[in-house]
Amino acid sequence: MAETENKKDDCGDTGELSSDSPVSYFEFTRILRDCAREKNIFIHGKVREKDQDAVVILEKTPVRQDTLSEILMSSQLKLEMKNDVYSTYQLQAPAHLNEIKTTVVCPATEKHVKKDLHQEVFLVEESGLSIVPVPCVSFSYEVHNCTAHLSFWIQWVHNILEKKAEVDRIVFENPDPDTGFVLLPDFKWDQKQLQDLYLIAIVHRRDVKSLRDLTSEHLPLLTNIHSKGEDAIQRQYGVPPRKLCMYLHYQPSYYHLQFHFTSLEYDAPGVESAHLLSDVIQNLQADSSYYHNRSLVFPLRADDGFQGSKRLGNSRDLIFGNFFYFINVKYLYTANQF
Ligand code: M7G
Repeated sequence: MAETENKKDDCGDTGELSSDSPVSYFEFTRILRDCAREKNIFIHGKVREKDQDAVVILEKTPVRQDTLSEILMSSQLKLEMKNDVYSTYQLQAPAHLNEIKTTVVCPATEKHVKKDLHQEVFLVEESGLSIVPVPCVSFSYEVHNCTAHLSFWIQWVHNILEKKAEVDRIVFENPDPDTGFVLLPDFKWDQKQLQDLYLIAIVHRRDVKSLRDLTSEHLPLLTNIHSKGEDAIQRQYGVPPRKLCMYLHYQPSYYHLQFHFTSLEYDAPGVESAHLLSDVIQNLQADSSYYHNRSLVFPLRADDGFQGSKRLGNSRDLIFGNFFYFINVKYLYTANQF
């Protein structure tokens, strides 16, 4: 099967007005999280008509260079203060230049709500899988990963691979069942400007869940994603490889192997879980079992299994839900100890 590429004239999609607006029937319950720096807010509520839980994410997007002259010429300015050479204003831009990116998850399960809820974060060092398991559970176990690879949670991934959703957003596809992948914009990116460019490459293989599964057997897959992914982004958006970050998360939210392609200029969330694709390739070239054997540090949210304790000490053995194996968690620190 041949590779496919969706050519677009620019990086923007023209959106149609949505006739079905879940937010107009949205009953506010609580704020899950908000961040002044990222200019977003995560809200939990109910869609009244359907009596379903929903999460709505509102986010102010960056100011686009191509709209600057229109903003400056056709907006109204309200003076706030003036002092010497300094003055601040409230600029009231025309409505079409003042959009708020809105993501709706509906119906939202408890797991969706928890994913977006602000929680205390712990850094966990997970030892390699070669350590012989000791069956012992010494404290509350409720790890999100038990369900992280179940089909309802990654249905959206299967929809993309099976062309049931986001078909017109696919930027590039290599259909090879072993080394192929689908490249498309991450739903965090509104595609209006390149400063926050964010795409994901989802592999066709369904047997590789995360970084932990990778061995040298997967090198052709990884090198294919590396070279074809960066080529496609250069062709489509004109962003050269030296301006791109390519990485995967460990642990990921969704246990189906996927890679993140972000603009180097973008302060993408999740850096503390990121493993650069080029490092992963080199590590596997040097040692096929690298990611089976080595310890991996990642942030874990309090609700994902470690409620309560601030520091749990050394060498606890846990059942960890990733693939229902035992692992040895060596150290736990609260994030603010660093
Ligand atoms: P991850 O490393 O599994 O999780 O990456 P995390 O980054 O959320 O911790 C999954 C990526 O897929 C994230 O960057 C999400 O923003 C993105 N994503 C999630 N969903 C549900 C969708 C979707 O429906 N469509 C697209 N295009 N991207 C999604």
